[in-house]
Amino acid sequence: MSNHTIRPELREWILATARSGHSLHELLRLLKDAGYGGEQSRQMVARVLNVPLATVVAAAKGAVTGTRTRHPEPPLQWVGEHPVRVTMSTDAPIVRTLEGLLTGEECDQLIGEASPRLARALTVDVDGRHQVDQRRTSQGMFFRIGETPLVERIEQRIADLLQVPVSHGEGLQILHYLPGQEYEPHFDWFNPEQPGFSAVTARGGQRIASVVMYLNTPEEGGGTGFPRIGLTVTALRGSAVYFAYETGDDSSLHAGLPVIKGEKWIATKWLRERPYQP
Ligand SMILES: O=C(O)CCC(=O)C(=O)O
Repeated sequence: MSNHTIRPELREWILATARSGHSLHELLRLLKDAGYGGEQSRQMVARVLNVPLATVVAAAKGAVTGTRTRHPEPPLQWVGEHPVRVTMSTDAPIVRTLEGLLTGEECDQLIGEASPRLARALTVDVDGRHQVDQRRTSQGMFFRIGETPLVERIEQRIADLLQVPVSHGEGLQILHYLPGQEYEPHFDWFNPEQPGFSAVTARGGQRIASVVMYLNTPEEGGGTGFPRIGLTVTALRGSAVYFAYETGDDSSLHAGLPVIKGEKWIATKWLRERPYQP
């Protein structure tokens, strides 16, 4: 199918529907309801959204759909007694900045609990194995789910805020960056075209959202960049950036920008579409 066969109105509609947060699966269902054939719809969606056809095929089978997170809405969300301000929102990709997700004391305590256990942070290679990677030069560690009362409290807060069970979360990861250290642009979703895809998604399915919590305020640099939309989120102690994505969502490309002065501590929670067993 060539570009010429997609009417401009239909093209606009596909783009607008995807931008408004509908999953690929929902988009395909809407096209089916409107009378388009399955193969034709998959081809059109892949072409218009510029995502690999394999991803769209997987979405059509429901392989990348499951639990979705609820995106926090501005201006304020109460999580029990805990107020969280939503200070910035974008729709494509879905990003929210969250002020006051953690208290200053919680930040300090997390740093204290993590510090003795830091080691060179790893990435997941194409076969699903952990590897040392020049693109990620920070030090880090993982807590087990509910490992300490503090970790348990934070995990429950995130679960309540995003309306996704605690069991869908990977263990909280703490990262520590020094000047010059960074995490180069990457996606948090696992690529179905990589050989390790089935291994990394076997226990818990695909990742659906990330919450990066800032445990301190670096003196200079160290924000989280979303280069496809020209957005830099400032790292501010106690605040967080939440972003949600579909498999193949190119717009969710992001990076831990280099720390220029001072240091940077973050805690990251990745959420899966199903309960995750480490
Ligand atoms: O350091 C950051 O700001 C982003 C971290 C990140 O992208 C990740 O851990 O996946």
